Amino acid sequence: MKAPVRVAVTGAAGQIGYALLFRIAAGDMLGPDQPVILNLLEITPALPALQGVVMELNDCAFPLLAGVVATDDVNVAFKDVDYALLVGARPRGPGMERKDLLEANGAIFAPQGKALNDHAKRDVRVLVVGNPANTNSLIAQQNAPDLDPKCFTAMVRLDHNRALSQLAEKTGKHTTDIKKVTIWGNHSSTQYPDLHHATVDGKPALSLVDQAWYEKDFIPTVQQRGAAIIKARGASSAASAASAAIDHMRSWALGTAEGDWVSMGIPSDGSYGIQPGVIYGYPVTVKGGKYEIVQGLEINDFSRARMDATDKELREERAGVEHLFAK
Ligand code: NAX
Repeated sequence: MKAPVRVAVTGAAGQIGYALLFRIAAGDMLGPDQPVILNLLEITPALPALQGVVMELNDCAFPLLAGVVATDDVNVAFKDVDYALLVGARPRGPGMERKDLLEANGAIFAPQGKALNDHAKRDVRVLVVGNPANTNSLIAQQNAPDLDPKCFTAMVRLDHNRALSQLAEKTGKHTTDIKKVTIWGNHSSTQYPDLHHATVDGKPALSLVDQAWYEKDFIPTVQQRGAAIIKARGASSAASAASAAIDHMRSWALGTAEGDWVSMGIPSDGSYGIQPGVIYGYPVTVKGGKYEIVQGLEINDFSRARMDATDKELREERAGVEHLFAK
């Protein structure tokens, strides 16, 4: 058995937290031979509820759970962490402008970035789930000058999984028959789910579906799936979001399958004409714990326009939070 690793989860008493913690403790994220210590962060009023979650975690008697820390102090929560899943965020309230939302989240993610900078392991892997995820990740990154910028990522894996599921349903195949789907850009309705390089059972996906379905049905369905879940369930995606967070971290820690890739929101580096400065969804492969952008994909005009539109939105979000960056 390996030595335990420390995994921080913020917003741990929330609905995604409730779907996430038990799967991490069961070994779904880091494997059946990796014990974990959970460092759980909540705001002070949610500590009693968090205590209930801790009681349940203990009552599961998970063989891999080596300890639980529950706190409302960000400096305690991020002490020596190897992984950090930043789930807690400020939701958009009635009448709240985007500017107010970015500001409220800045007040959460700037101090969290600083605390990671000061207390986390130097190779910490950070995944931001709390929305607006890409820009929250950027705020945290820009407040952690001593950490490698590549430690900070954002979740577009739920969108990736939604794309797999839509395409599987349309083609009558299983999601495991599908390879090389990409979510480019922002985890928002401007995201671009790209099937130009995807295959189903080895055949080009776009040879199996018509362009009208791809453009008018598939893309908007994936982009709007979050809203459709809220309408149906009366609450936002939780179990599927938790499952995608597990997938994202597992791919990052344990690697991607040969002949396939996954989508991760990562710091842009100029690849595919997306200039540095934002956290952008890219196709990536992972080996030895390091992710790399898949290079050399052909980008046609259809894709270019959509990739640029979602980039533009991310740069507008960035402009709204730059004053929160550490000098
Ligand atoms: P909940 O409101 O159920 O839970 C959020 C929890 O975070 C609450 O318990 C709250 O007390 C806590 N919290 C708030 N501020 C905090 C802080 N500063 N430190 C620690 N904890 C804090 O929301 P839930 O449904 O769990 O969703 C969490 C976030 O995920 C939301 O921002 C949501 O928009 C986002 N999502 C992101 C997705 C993605 O694909 N990137 C998809 C699902 C989800 O909508």
